[in-house]
Amino acid sequence: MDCTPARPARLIVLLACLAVLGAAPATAGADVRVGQASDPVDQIPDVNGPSKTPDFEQVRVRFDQATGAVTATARFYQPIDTTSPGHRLQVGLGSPTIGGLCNPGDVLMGADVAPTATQSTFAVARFTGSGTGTLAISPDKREMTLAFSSPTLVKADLRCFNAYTITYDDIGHCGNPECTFFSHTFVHDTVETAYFDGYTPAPVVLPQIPACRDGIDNDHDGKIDFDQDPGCHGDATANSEADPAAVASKVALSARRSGCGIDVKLAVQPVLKPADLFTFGRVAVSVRGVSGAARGYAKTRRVTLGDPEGYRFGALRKGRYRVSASYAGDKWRKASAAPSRLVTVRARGCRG
Ligand SMILES: [Ca+2]
Ligand SMILES: [Ca+2]
Ligand SMILES: [Ca+2]
Repeated sequence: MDCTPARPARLIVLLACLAVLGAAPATAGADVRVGQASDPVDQIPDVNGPSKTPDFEQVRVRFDQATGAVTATARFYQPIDTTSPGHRLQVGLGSPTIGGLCNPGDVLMGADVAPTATQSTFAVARFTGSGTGTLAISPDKREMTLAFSSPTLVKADLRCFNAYTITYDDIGHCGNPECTFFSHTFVHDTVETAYFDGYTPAPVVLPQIPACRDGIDNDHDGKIDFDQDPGCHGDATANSEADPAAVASKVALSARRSGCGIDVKLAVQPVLKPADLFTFGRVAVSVRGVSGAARGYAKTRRVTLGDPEGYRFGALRKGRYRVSASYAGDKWRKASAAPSRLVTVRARGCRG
């Protein structure tokens, strides 16, 4: 369109030109994604002398979703040896729609770098098609830029990229010990996967497994998880196996005469749960004669809680007895005080 104002319809032509200039560009609404990645200096062993492998320093990629154009610039630590054939630079581009995020080679564009080439054939793997792109090498020979566009890349949801270069020596070496054939020695350098700006996936947060359900002896006491370690208090969702400090204990004691004997009932508090992990030790129960024919009688038993045997002191003589009980404590409970009860045995038939 000729936008030079023409006399007859100057205003209309001018408006038309403004309309063209103001029209939405082809890229409206589409992404231009950029990203870059750095790569450290490599120490590449080369048994055949100084390596001629281009060593990546940086890769910068720009992807225009609207046009399907990719421009990738690789910068190397050393000038690219363009006198040696066999360099090949490839840039992988990744899309989550074609099998995982940024699998190397999801979309691959690459170029064989011939010494004098300014153009090269680009292959776009997995996407249909190939075409001609451009290859440019910077004046200092440390940067190589590949540019390529394809209709198949239009609107592709590319999110990441990586790069590798392959080179091989131009002499070739014996391919087997007998040297019946020659082969080239391939060496390469890679740049790890990097994401376009704004497309870095959220870090994967692994679900936290509570310490009391993780199968690990977290506090190194030989007991594992909620059903073994008292520190869990029987709670599989608890996050610590640390054992609790010992708490105060208390003995509840009752003693009453029964015939010529004394029946003792006792309990120790607290009961901690789960009870099978916070077990009790034994309780010392003492019966001592304090008056009458009971004098001189003294007996102490260490009884297990809940054991009905051992709670009856029988065949006692007539007299007064002091019954006391104390708990010596355990790993979970401190020692108790020793409450006592006085009981008189005077039933007919009991020995005097
Ligand atoms: Ca554990
Ligand atoms: Ca433990
Ligand atoms: Ca523990």
